[in-house]
Amino acid sequence: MKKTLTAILASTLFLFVTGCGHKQKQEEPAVAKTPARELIERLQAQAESGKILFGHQDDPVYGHSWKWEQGRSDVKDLTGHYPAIMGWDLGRLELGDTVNLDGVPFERMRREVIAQDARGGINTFSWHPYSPVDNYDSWNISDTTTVSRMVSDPKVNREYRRQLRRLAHFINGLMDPDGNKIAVIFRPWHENTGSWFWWGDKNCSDADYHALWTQMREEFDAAGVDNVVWAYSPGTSTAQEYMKRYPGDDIIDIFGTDIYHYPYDGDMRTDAYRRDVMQGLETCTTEAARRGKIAAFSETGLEGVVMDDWFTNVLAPLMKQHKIAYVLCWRNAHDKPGHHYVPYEGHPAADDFRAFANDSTFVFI
Ligand code: BMA
Repeated sequence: MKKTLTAILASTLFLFVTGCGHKQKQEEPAVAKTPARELIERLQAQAESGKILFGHQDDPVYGHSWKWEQGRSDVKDLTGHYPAIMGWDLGRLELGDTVNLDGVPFERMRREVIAQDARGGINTFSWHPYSPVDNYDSWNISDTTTVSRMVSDPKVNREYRRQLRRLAHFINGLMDPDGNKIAVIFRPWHENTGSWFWWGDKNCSDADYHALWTQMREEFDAAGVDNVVWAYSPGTSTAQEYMKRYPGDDIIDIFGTDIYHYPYDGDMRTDAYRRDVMQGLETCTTEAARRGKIAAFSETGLEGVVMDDWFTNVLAPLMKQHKIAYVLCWRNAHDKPGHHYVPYEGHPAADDFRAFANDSTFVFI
């Protein structure tokens, strides 16, 4: 499977060199060749290739029954390979903490980002921040003035911008051993069409949500960050809901969506998941194609993987119907036995996951 990724990279490079090299000798390229731009082009080629990068949150730092070991991964234990996409969460970095909200030390995260880059993989960051108004966590929605104060109350805004500079500093400092910046995907203010976060639909106005993004871009640009590919990822929604708070073509590179498979009251609700994913990814791919952007399935999973054939029979067939660059499954918590989204050795869905990883559509490294 490593060969697959190398082959894709080589053909992308070949197309680039043969397809546009000559023209570029005569004209200046229209867009500066930043690390972010290179990753955008790689992800665009990936989505076109029909092969989909497989991702897993916090994969190499802890798993269902272990934590902080080096070199281990529940995915690798089962398949012999790492996910091609590693997901990380920056929550608490804004506070100046040394570990994130799930206990992952940021220094370890930085080393793992470098290791993932060295093996040819890609890193994506989510952010479950603590509010600069009162330090409430992302899920505390009791104060619906949080976002408006963040973007317009001078004192709170100063603190928000300070938080942003901390994030920008961390991301800007991600470098390979040769001193080249490592381009990453950043996906803040996610699932905004739902109302479970303080930046969600019912908890702030469209204008204030928009200002969260524009101020973030201002601070990142001012800090000279040129290694972020920006992802927008509302939850389940129609195209109209999805686009209602779209931050704009000048801000967003990736059209993602976060959709989970939720059984309820004894009903697996697999058809509802299929319908939501078909609709969500149809929105992402259509809106992305219209603007020359990238589509991705930014978060998904069935908690506990309680269907033994979920990966080959539910996820894989859905993925094959869309031109997306990657799919990311959520984390395997080490301290909550039922909270995992990828099987582990001994799990009833382990063989099915191995079969999924052997399907040449999905890229592991
Ligand atoms: C949620 C759960 C939480 C976790 C948070 C941030 O979906 O997994 O346990 O703290 O994401 O990673």
